[in-house]
Amino acid sequence: GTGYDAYAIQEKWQKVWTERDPFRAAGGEDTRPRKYVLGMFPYPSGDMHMGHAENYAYVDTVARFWRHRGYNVLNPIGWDSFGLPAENAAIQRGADPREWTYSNIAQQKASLKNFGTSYDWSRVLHTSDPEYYRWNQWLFQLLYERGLAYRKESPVNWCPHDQTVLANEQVVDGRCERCGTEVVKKKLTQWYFKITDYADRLLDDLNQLEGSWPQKVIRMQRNWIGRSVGADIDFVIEGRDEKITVFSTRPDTLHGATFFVVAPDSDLAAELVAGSTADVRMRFQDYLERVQKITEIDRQSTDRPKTGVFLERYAINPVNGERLPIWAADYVLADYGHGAVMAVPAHDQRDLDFARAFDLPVKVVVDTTAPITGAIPVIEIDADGVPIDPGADGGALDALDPAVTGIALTGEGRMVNSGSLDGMSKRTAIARMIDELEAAGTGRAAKTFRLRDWLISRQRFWGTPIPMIHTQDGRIVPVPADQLPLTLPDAQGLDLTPKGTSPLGGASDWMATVDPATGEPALRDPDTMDTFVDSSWYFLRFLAPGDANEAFSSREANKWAPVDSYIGGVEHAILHLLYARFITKVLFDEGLIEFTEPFSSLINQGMVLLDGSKMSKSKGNLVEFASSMMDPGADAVRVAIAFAGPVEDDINWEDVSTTGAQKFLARAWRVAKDVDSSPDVVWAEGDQALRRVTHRLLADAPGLVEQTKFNVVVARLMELVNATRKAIDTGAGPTDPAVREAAEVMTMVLDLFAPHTAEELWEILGYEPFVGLVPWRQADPMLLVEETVTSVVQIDGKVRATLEVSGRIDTAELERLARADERVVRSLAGREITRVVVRAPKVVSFSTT
Ligand code: ANZ
Repeated sequence: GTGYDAYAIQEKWQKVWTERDPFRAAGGEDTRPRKYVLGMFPYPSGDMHMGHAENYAYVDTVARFWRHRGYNVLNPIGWDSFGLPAENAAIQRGADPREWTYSNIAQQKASLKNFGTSYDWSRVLHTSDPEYYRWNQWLFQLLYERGLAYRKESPVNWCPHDQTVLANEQVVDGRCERCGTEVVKKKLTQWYFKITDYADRLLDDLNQLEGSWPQKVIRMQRNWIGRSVGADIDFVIEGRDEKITVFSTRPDTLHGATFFVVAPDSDLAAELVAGSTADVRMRFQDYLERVQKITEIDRQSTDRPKTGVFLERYAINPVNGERLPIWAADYVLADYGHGAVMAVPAHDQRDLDFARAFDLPVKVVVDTTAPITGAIPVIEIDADGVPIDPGADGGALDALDPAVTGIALTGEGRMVNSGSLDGMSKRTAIARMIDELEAAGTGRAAKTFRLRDWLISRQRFWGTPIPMIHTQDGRIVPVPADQLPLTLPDAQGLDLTPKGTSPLGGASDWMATVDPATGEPALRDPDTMDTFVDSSWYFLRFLAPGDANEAFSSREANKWAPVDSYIGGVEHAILHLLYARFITKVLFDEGLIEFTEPFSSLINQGMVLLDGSKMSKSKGNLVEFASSMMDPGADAVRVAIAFAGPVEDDINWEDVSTTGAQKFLARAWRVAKDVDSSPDVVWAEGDQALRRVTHRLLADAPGLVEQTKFNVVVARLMELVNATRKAIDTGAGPTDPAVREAAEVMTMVLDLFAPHTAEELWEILGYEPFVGLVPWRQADPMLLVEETVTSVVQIDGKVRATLEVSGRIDTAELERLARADERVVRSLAGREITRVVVRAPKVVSFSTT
C-alpha cells in the first residue's frame, strides 16, 4: 500500500523475530554488563486485559532500553499456572484443570507475541509442569531438613465457599481474598513454613531497599511484619505449678497491673477454667461459643463493648506480690504474644475500657503531668544512689484520673507508685524494670511480631503435591529424592468438588505408597502447596529452566540475580514479595546464592480503570487485551499506554487515545519515507537547529526512562517527529544530513514503545535488522550547550536595554526579565506601562503613553 499499514508491519516483523530470535540473553563468553528485567508472571485465567497489557508494555520498554544501552539483557516470561480458578473452571465444566490451564496459556502467549514483546522465548516455564514443581518439592524438603517446614494443629482461616484453608495474607477484611466469603476459624493439622524465624531479617533488610522500592510497599511490609519490643514477664498462678508468661511493651507499668486477661480461645484459658468451679465452667463455655462466632476484625476493633468472664483464679504480680484476678476476654488474641496480658488500665485504653465495664481497680503509675523533655535524664539520685521522689503535683494528676475520665494515660511522664522506678522516665524505667526482672529470674527482654508462620497446606487438587509420606507407625518422612517429581494423578475420575478434604485423598492408588525405611505400606500427604510457594523462587528457575539436575544453577544465579527491575501490580505488595524475600534468605543460608534480597528495584504500575473503577471480570468492565489490538495494532496501543501518564499513576482507559497514537506513528513513518540521503552522510554537516533537538532527546531520554517517565519520552519523541517534518518541508530539506540523523534517532527511541514500526523504519532508512539491538547514540555535548541570543528591550520605540537570554526562553519569562532590568526600571522612572508586546526570544516592547 501507499500508507502506514500497522498490520502488515506487525505481521512481517513478528515473523522475522520468531525465526531469528534476536532477543535471547547471551550466555557464556559475553562480556557486556547484565540486566535482569522481569515482569510479575501472569496467571492463566482466560485472556488478559489492559492491566496486563500495561504491565508487559512497561517491562518491554525497560528491557529494550537496557539493550540499547549496551547491556546483555535477560527478560524471560512464564506462567504461574497452578491454582484455584483452573480447578473451579474444571468443576464447572466437568473438564480437566490441565486443559483449561494450558489452552489459556497458549492464548496468552499468542497475545504477548502479538504485542511485540522482546522476551527470551527459550526460557518459558509453567509452574504446573512436573519439570517445574519437582523443584517446589525439592524446596519443601530443603525447608523440612532445615527445620523450617513443620506441622501443627491450630485454628486456621477457613473459607467455607472454596472449602480450603487460607493464609493470613489471603484474608482481606475478614473475607476470602478470592471469593469474598466470610472466613471462619477451624482447627486443623497443617504444614507451615517458619517464616517467623526470619522476621528480624525481613524487617531489617528493608532498609537496603529504601529508595529503590516504592515507599508504600516498604511501609506495608514493615507493618505486616510488625515488630514490638518489650519484655516477657512470668506470673505465678495460684493452684498451678507452671507460671504464665505475658508479653508487654510496657514493663515499666508492672506496678500498675490490677488484673490479668487470657484469650478465651487459647489452650491456657481451657486449662485454667478446668480448675475452676462448675458455675465458672458453664459461663465460660457460653462465652467461648459466642466469641468463636465473631470475626477477627470485629474482635480487634476498639469501639466494641468489652465482654469477658472472671475465671475465679489469680495471678501473682512478681514485683509486689499483689493478687490479680484472671479474666477471659476476647480483646486478647490467642495467637499474639503469649495469648495472655497483664492489664494496666491506667495506661492502656483497652484495659481501661474493660476495667470500667467490670468495675476493676485502676492504679496510676506514670504521672503524665510531669512531662519528660527531650533526652535529658530526669532521675535525681541521692547520696546513697536512691532516686529522689520528684514529688508529683498530685492536684494536676487527680484531674486526669483515668477511672473518672475514661481516658488512659499513654503519654510520657515520671514513674510514681512504682518502688525503685519512681521518678524515672518511661525509657529508663523500661530498661530498669527489665534489669530487675532478669536479676530476679522472673522476666527478660523480648520482642513479638505480628507476622505468623506461613501456612502452606491446601486441600485442593491443582497444586504441587506435598512430598511427604505418613508411615503406619506415625512417622512423617520425605519422599526419597529419586522418586521425585511426585506427579499429580489424572484428574479424570477424581471428585474435585470442594468438601474440606483434599481430592487427592480420594485417589487411592495414588495415595498408597511404601515406607522408604521398612517397605511397609504407607500413605502420601493428600494436600497440595499454596501456589505462593511456586512464585517464591521462579525468578531463579528462569536462569536455566530446562535443568533436570537442579532447581537452579548457583553460578547463573550469582551472575544474573538479584533481579534489577521487577515490575508488577501493587496487589503483590505483601504476600508474594514477602515470601520471595523469605525463600531468598533461606537459599542464601543454604549457601546456594550470594545475595539476600531477590529484587533490587521494584516498580508498581498504576491500574487501568474503566468508568473510574478497576477493570475486572467480576465488574464486567474488561477491555480484553487481544481485541484491544485488533483495530489500532499493537504499537498504537503501546504508545497510547505509555503516553497516558506516569507509570505509577492509574490510567483511565476512556482517556487513552489509540487513534492519536496511530496518527503519530503514521507521521513518523512518513518522515522516514521522506528522508532522501544515504546512511553514509556526515551528520555534523547537517542543520544545527534540528541537530539540537535530536541530541537533546538522546541526552534526556535515558534519565527519563530510568525514572519511568515514559510519557515524557513519548512527548519528546513527538516533538522530534514534528521538528523533522518541519525541516523536510520548510527548512533544510529531505537531503540534509540532520534530517537523516533525526530520523534514525527517532527510530531507535521509538523502538522502546512501537517496536514493529521502529523495525520497519530502520529498514526504510536502509539498515539491516534489528533496530532493537542498536547501541544508543552518544549525545554531542556541543549541541547541548544552551544557545543564547540577544534580546532587545524598547520603551516607547527606543532601545533602552539588551539582554542575553536562552534561545528557548518563553514569553512570560522574557517579559519578567525585561521588567526587572535595572536600565529599564531607570528609564521608566515610575511611569506606568500601558502596553506590552513580547516576541520571544528577540524583542520586548513597552509603551507608556
Ligand atoms: C501491659 C501494658 C501496659 C501494655 C500499657 C500496653 C500498654 P503491640 O504494640 O501491638 O505489640 N498484648 C500482649 N499480648 C496480647 C494479645 N495476645 N492480645 C491482645 N493484646 C496483647 O501491643 C503490645 C501490648 O499489647 C502488650 O503490652 C500487651 O499490653 C498487649 F500501658 O502490656 B501491654
